[in-house]
Amino acid sequence: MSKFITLEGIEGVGKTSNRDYIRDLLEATGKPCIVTREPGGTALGEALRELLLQHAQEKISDDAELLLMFAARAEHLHKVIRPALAAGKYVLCDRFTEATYAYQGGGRQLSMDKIAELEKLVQGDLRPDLTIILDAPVDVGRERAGQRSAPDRIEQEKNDFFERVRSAYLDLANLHPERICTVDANQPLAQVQQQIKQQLQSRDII
Ligand code: T5A
Repeated sequence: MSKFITLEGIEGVGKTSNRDYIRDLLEATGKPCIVTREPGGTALGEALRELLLQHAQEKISDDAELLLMFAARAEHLHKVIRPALAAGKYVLCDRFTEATYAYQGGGRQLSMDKIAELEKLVQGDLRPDLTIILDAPVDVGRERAGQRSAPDRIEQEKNDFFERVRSAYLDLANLHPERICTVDANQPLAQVQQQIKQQLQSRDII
């Protein structure tokens, strides 16, 4: 039986580092799994990702940013996520709509109701079966991300933007505890992975 699992959190909290760990756990328990990401996952989505993350000559308006996230998502759902779920696969996605609530809703302070309307339009009733939010203080995530690469267009935002993003993620976890959990990512990687494993076991995913 297929499951849709997403990984979320502010910059540098370890989504990419933990993605392969989860895939390995799923595959070790006989669950075929595809790994994908947002924005991205299709040719159009990756092109939109580049437009969204590169340093633009001209400021991208907040509404255009929001719509481009959902345009990439519509393509991703149509070409990758829904077909994989229909084929009985596990889909592990690095960021999904909770990122839109956190970054465009929390960070950019766009209306959460407007995001919910777009979510309904693009996804219908489809929601991830489990969303794991890796949570760490903003300075910890930024420090880790900064060691890895130069900041992209969104990463160059100031700390208060990322505080709002983090807080919106925590609100989502409080609002939907049945499908969204948080993991303390301000721990050594092995302990973060132990917490992730416990979440997957307690929800009968592995
Ligand atoms: N976005 C996305 C929106 O605004 N709206 C949306 O709807 C969507 C879908 C995407 C950007 O787009 C925005 C959000 C983002 O700004 P991205 O590449 O997906 O960008 O996201 P990033 O957060 O930029 O990804 P990063 O690769 O920076 O962060 P990760 O994946 O969370 O962190 P990771 O695994 O690369 O780790 C960073 C460093 O920390 C180390 C790792 O080794 C690595 O060096 N590390 C640890 N060190 C110590 N202890 C631990 N526990 C560690 N875990 C990892």
